Amino acid sequence: MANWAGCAVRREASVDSTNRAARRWAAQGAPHGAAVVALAQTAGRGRLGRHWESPAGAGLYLSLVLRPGPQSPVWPSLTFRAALAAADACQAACGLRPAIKWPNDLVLSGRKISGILLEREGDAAVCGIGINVRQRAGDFPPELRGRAGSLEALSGRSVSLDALERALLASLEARMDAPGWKADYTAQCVTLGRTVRVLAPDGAFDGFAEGLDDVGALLVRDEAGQVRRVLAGDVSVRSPEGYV
Ligand code: BT5
Repeated sequence: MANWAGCAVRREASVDSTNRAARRWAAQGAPHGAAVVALAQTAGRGRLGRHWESPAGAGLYLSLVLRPGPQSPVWPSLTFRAALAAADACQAACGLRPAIKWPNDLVLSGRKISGILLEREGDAAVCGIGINVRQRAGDFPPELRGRAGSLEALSGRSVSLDALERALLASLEARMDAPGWKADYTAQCVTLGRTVRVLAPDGAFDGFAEGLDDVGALLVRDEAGQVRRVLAGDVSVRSPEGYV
């Protein structure tokens, strides 16, 4: 059971984006642990202005307001802690543990089942998590078919949205309050120890993902043997089918 995570919850049948709603609330003083949960999003968002498919009742769409304090050392690790928490909740709900693709994707059987969007609002952070729960393969738009999946379709178990939400709030609280994140994240991150293609804002390059530094930047040895620190951008992992 969570103590502070979900201390206040706003439930919506439909919102533009739970992250936007939580940012509006944070700007008006929402406390640490306030959460917005919606059954559907009309403009669910990914990183870099991308879209998050959010059909009604098919997934969990939750955003948590965090106020770690301006000097807290926890800031750079919020996304990584949230990814671990989402993986914990998925495992509790369906029995399968997703892998983490750096920095913020959860993957089961090679399909993306969850994403995390961390945003700042004044001195608060808003941590948005989307988890696909009920979609069948054909429910996804054509460009996501074969790349996206849901907990029920991949586990064959029925998953309660309420139970998943409770598990997620409890795991978010535990992961945010934990002394560390790096050892667990490193153990679960499929990007590490692999050949990757980095699509960085300043161009693409191939390399070997050797590890993470203390703020979670990906350390990639490029083909010239130089280790490059990747802070943002997209990283695809080399698999037998190419880069995915
Ligand atoms: C993410 O972005 O993965 C972050 C997604 C965060 C969504 C949550 S839902 C609650 C809260 N409120 C919001 O408005 N957002 C957060 P990114 O790494 O940029 O990935 C986005 C890409 O994932 C898209 O461009 C698609 O290719 C793919 N995608 C979109 N919807 C998907 C879905 N439902 N399942 C799997 N992949 C999806």
